[in-house]
Amino acid sequence: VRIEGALRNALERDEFVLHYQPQVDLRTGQVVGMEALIRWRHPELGMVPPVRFVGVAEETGLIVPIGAWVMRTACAQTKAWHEAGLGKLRVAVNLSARQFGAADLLPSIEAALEDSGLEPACLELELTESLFMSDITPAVELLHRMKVLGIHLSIDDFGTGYSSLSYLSRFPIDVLKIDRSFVNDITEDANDAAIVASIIALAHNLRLSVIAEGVETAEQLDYLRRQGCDEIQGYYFSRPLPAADFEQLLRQRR
Ligand code: G
Ligand code: G
Ligand code: MN
Ligand code: NA
Repeated sequence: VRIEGALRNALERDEFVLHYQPQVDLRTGQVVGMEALIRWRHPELGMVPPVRFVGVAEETGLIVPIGAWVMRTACAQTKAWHEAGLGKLRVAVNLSARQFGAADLLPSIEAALEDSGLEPACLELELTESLFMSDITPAVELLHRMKVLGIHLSIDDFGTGYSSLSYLSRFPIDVLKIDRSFVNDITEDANDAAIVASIIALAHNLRLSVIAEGVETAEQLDYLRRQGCDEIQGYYFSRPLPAADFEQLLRQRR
């Protein structure tokens, strides 16, 4: 209850910030993009982690205006980094299933792109498999309209849901994000290593690109590289960073 009340005021009080975690191309070693991750700085509760408020925001519907803020902020920040000459970065934004129920999802994406001037190809929306097994499974048509805009679609936490794989051929997906629970044990658990190798092969056979999340060690990175994984994201390279620190990381690498 306390969280819910405070959450209602958080947007107008400007208490949210985005952190950005780099995504690195394994062939070039370049930072090619970042995932935007919301953080809530409450004046009394301090930093409230997403696990404590994203669920509440979904249940109350507050995720819709909050999600629109995330989209606008991520697009504007990415465009600013483009203009600062820091590379043609792409930004990935998480979407909750609940946001698909809202009539204004597509208009709010279009507005964020238009207001920021960000090229649509530099915006990626992360969907979870749960979306494809819920009542509000978006019409194939809605995802196709997003594709027509030119944005990219990825499946987050891939492999952790219970859905069938049939959606991979029915929906216009561009990227699979291998869940960190599989990546975590690839150097110790032969089954997880086999699963990760298979997901990479599956993605490539479907002409999708594949990114491994939660990469924490050089050994994991080596394995992923040998299997032909396209990109990595994880603490090995960097934690999610406030915008100023992310920008500094970009500048140091150029
Ligand atoms: O960054 P962190 O590991 O604390 O994120 C925890 C969870 O919160 C992740 O599952 C992530 O997908 C979710 N999350 C982070 N930012 C957003 C956001 O902007 N929108 C939605 N819907 N979920 C988010
Ligand atoms: O569910 P989603 O994939 O959107 O959430 C990403 C979450 O994973 C964020 O909360 C982020 O902080 C976290 N994360 C990112 N890299 C690592 C990592 O290398 N190890 C662990 N344990 N968590 C990570
Ligand atoms: Mn994500
Ligand atoms: Na994930």
